[in-house]
Amino acid sequence: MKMKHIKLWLCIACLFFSNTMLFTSCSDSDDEVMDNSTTLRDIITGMNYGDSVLVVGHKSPDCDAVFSTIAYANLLQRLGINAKARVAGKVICEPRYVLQEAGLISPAILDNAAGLNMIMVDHSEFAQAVDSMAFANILHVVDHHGTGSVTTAQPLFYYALPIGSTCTIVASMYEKLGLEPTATESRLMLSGLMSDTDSLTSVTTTDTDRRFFTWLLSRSDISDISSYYAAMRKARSSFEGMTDEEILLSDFKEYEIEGVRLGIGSVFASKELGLEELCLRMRAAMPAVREKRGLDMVFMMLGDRDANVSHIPFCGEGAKEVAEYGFQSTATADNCIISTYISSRKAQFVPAVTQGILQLK
Ligand SMILES: [Mn+2]
Repeated sequence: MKMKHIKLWLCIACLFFSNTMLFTSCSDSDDEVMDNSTTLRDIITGMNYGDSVLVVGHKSPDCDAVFSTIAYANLLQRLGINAKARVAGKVICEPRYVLQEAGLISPAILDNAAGLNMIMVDHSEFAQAVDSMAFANILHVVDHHGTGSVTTAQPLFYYALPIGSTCTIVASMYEKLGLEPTATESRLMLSGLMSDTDSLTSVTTTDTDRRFFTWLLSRSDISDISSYYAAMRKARSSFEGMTDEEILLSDFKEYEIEGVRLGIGSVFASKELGLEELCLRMRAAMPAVREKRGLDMVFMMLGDRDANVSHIPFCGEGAKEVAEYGFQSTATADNCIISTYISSRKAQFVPAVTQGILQLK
């Protein structure tokens, strides 16, 4: 396992350093500078995609997953590859709002990937992927998370960067390849970038995200970005007509850490659904979800950004110890950790829970 990761990162490092070196060593020659963007193009177009390849993000599709999928499929089409966008589940809440505003309909749902040519974006965990992804022919992974459980028999194009959103990565590929995104593509990627970084405020935000925010905004047709983002946030926590279980699963990711199967859901409090009530309702819905999904533990990351508070209810054997150690805090009598606001599942929540699980062993 360790070896796999070392190899992977070496490949990624080589790809980037070879580009950088071409730039620095050959900047006096136009032809060779051009080689820099053609290298990436040649690598991508040089692979065998069969008749077609499907691009898909993770289950519980969020803005970053859906819009990096669409933007990346479009990018590949412009390179002459028959790529089609798919989603790993029904598109609801925030990404549905963004699609509506853009006048688009959702890509089709893919529920089984067995035997298909696939490109995974915004995830690298089989536990978060379309069913039977382990039996697909995975050609690319484009992601901004740590390396997950995905392994492939064939060589693959693995493009991972430690930045705020997969949409930022895809936008940077447009730029690198000299492709100009349309106003709609720019709007979609901008929406994914803002959603994942909470409009450039999350701890995962980098200077690269800030640069591409401006780059995409100037190409999009959004006139008032702050009211647009306010409407996105509102849509994110508008759960009208949804059951508590559907709310719990609206942004839910599964992991396997040290043999422990766990799920982490994230929901924001709103004026309509305050933190206290949200916590009460989610806690009641958690045991059934844990049971149905065959998970050992379930945690929820319930956030009220304006009040700078997060509530972390949990269930499952050992979950209390994991949460208390991970978040260095004592749980309340009704199985909840109260913490200062946590903005990132990836950068803050998962590392804390991982520490807790390691401690448990
Ligand atoms: Mn993402």
